[in-house]
Formats: sequence, C-alpha cells, structure tokens
Amino acid sequence: MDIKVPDIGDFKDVPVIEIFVKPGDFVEAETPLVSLESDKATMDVPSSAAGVVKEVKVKLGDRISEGSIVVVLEAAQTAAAPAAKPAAAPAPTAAAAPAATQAVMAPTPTGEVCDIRPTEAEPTSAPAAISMPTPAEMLAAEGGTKAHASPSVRAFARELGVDVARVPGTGPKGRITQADVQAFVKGAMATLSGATATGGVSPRLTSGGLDLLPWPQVDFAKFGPIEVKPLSRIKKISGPNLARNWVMIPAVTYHEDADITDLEALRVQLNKENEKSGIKVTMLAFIIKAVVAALKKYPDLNSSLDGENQVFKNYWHIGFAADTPNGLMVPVLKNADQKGVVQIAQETSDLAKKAREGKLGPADMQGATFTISSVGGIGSTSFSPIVNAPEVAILGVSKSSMKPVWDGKQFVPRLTVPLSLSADHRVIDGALATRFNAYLAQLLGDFRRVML
Ligand code: CAO
Repeated sequence: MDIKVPDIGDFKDVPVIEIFVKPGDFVEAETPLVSLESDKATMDVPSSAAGVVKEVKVKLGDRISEGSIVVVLEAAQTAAAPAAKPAAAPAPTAAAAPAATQAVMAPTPTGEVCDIRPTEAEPTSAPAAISMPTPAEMLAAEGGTKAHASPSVRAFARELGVDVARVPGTGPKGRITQADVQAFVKGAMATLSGATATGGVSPRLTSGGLDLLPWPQVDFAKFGPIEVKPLSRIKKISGPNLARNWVMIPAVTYHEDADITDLEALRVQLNKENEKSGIKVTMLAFIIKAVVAALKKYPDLNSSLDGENQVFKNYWHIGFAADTPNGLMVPVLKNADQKGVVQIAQETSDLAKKAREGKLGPADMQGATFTISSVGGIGSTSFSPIVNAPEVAILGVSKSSMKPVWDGKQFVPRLTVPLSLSADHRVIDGALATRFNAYLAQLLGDFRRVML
C-alpha cells in the first residue's frame, strides 16, 4: 500500500529534510517515516499502517505536498511477521509517537520549529548525568524560541531523558538531528566520567560527587497558607547551570570603585547633543568599550579553560545580563572591539529589547568571551556575580553614587561606580584580577586612555 502525505493545510512543495526508514524496515502505525521542513515549521509524516517498508519513494531535498507517496508498505497482515524490529530503526517508537494521526504544520511567530501535535510532556530537566550543557547551549534554548528539532528527534531525546532544548543543533539552520542528541549524551557521559574518575576540573567533585545532606523536606503549609507555582522555563534551565558554575568554579570576587564623574558628564552632554537621533548612549556602552580595552591588555580574562589548556580568544564578544519578564537572559554583543560607543549603545539596546520580547535567537546568545552584569540602573553597592562558564570572568556593575574623595588637600564629591569582578582562580589569580580591575577603573576615570 502507498503511504501518502496527509492533509498539511496550505503547505505545498515542502522539502524532505530527514528520512527515517529504509526498505526492509518494519514500522508501526504512527511511526514517523520522513521529516519535512518549510521555512516556517517542521513536521514528521507518520505511517498510517503497520508493515514492512518495500520502497522509499522520496529522497532528501525532494519537495512534496499532500498526496505525494512517501513509501510503499507491505501491510502487516499480508507481510511475513518480522523476526524483530530492526535494530537500526530510528529513534521514534510507537510509544513515543504522538497520538494524532494527521500531521500538522504550524508556523510560529519566530519562524522556529513548532510541532503542535499532542506530545508527551517533555521532561524539564535531564538526569544529572546528562545535564551538563554549556551556558551558550542552555541559553540558546531560550529567547522565546523552541528548540529546532523534528518530532521524532524530540521523541528520541525523550527516550534518553535528554531535554532537547539543551542540545546544540548542527543541521541546516541549527536544526537538532538524532546524531546531535547522541553526541550530546556521549559528551555528557564523558564529562561526568572525567570529573569523577580524575577529579576533573573541580577537586570538590571527586569520586562520586558532592557529599551533601539531602535537601530539607518541609511541609510549609503547616506554618501558614502557601501557593505553589512552577518555575519559569528559563529558571528551570538556567538553575542547574548556575549551580554547576557555582560549585565547579573556584571564583573570587574583587571589588573596585571607578570615578566616572567626567565620563557621566560626557555621556549626558552626548545625549543632549543627540537628543533628536533617538539613540541614548548608556553607561553600559562605555563600560563595554573600556572592558574590551582591559581584556586586550589582560587576555587571560578573555580565555577559557579546556582541560589542561587555556584557550585565548582573538575576538571580543561581550555578553550582558538582561532582566526580562521571563527571567535572566544573556544576549551577546559580537565584535565589540570593532564598534564605537554609540553603536554599542544602539546594539545593546536592540538586544535587550529583543530579550524582553522573547525574540532572541540562539545566535544572539552564543560566543561570549566575557560577561557584564549591570544592576546599576536598579541599585546595589556590590555583589558577587557567578562566572558564566566556559568564560573565566564576569564583571558586576552596581549603582553609581557621589562619594567624598580626598584629592590631597580636601574631600571632593566624585561620582563613583562600584565594580565587582568574579574570576576563576584556576586561571586568574588575585593580583591579575586586581590589575584588570584597577586598569578598568583607570580607563573609566579617563576615557581617552581607551584609545591608547
Ligand atoms: N549607576 C547608576 N545609574 C545607572 C547605572 C549605574 N551603574 N547604570 C544605569 N543607570 C541608570 C541609567 O542611566 C538609566 O537612567 P536614566 O533613565 O535616568 O538615563 C537607568 O539607570 C536605566 O538604565 P537601563 O537599565 O535602561 O540601561 P542600562 O544600559 O544601564 O542597562 C540592561 C541595560 C539590559 C543591562 C539593564 O536594563 C538590565 O536588564 N539590568 C539588569 C541585569 C541583571 O538582571 N543582572 C543580574 C544578573 S545576575 O542575576
């Protein structure tokens, strides 16, 4: 019997991006046969019957529409019963296959993948052994977009207990393939066994992990009325990453005050002059520019630790924490060294807006070499930001205030901004971190030095 593309709404000539079966494979009803992807959505075409695949009628890249024949199937009742399901059969199983028989494509506002067939609830967190994504991978899963994976790959990931949102995709347009899920699991297992067998990167994780007391179980309702709300998706994903970074990175925070009296006067002056342009030059933009100059002078802070090697990056992509209604996001300003303060102000403002609207794409959140977390617009006198692995340092910026500063003869009022640099002590020792901070403060105190 011919298995055809079912009703897929208005979609026509949709390219085949993945083929899950080959002649001789046994398939159950509902087993995905191929995956299709338009520029707006992706979907699997399931088999409408059980049986053995006699012939696959499509090739990768073929464009097909409703009614196109996908495979020719020898239906189960007429086919000789297979000895066993082929081991090489792709991930999807009848158990993982969605209940609905009709494939449905749904465009999403972001143009990302959206499988709207009923599916099992995806686990929100993977088992500890495989919850070791990089922050970039983790954040790539955010931004209001869905992970870019076909339903069958999602089903495969579910089977392995992997949160597909954490898997970096290597397929076209960052699509997550089955091989990506497998590589993710392999990588996580290797990381874990490295950490436990050799002490890995953290002496606090030797032989069997942290030896901690169990989490306290308290019946809060015993003490008063309570309300239970699920964590936001961003918090569910970022929590384990923050916990890992907190536990595995021996970070120390170094505090420094920078005199920004003159810089703030310049900023106010520029904004007055450019009122009509609509671009507001922010203190964050000046700080990014100064940070890049300091990173160039102290390249250890623009590096990553890779086993027993240190990777120095000859690019300067600066992540900055943005507070959004859904939680903390870290968009990345690319090639900050090649941009002027006004352009940095414009681009950070655009990225922060996208973050708040949940429109950041994975590319907007990847590749940071150093991160800045500025809470100065809200308050704070100092804080200890958590290093955003695999980066080795992060700068916290608190609220500027007028402070009396002794000029040798008298106290003079100076606008002072507190800087808090958390740095990975495995790479950056205290003297280096303090030199970086002092130099950064010097640059902010006399911004002309940034050009030197
Ligand atoms: N000291 C005093 N005032 C400051 C300041 C500082 N260090 N930094 C900014 N401000 C002022 C600005 O000048 C602005 O004032 P006006 O409106 O009068 O000009 C006001 O605070 C608001 O600034 P902003 O927040 O719009 O702009 P920004 O460039 O300073 O910051 C962004 C952008 C995205 C960093 C910020 O909006 C944000 O989200 N901050 C929170 C980051 C965060 O949550 N960090 C914690 C991460 S770890 O949990």
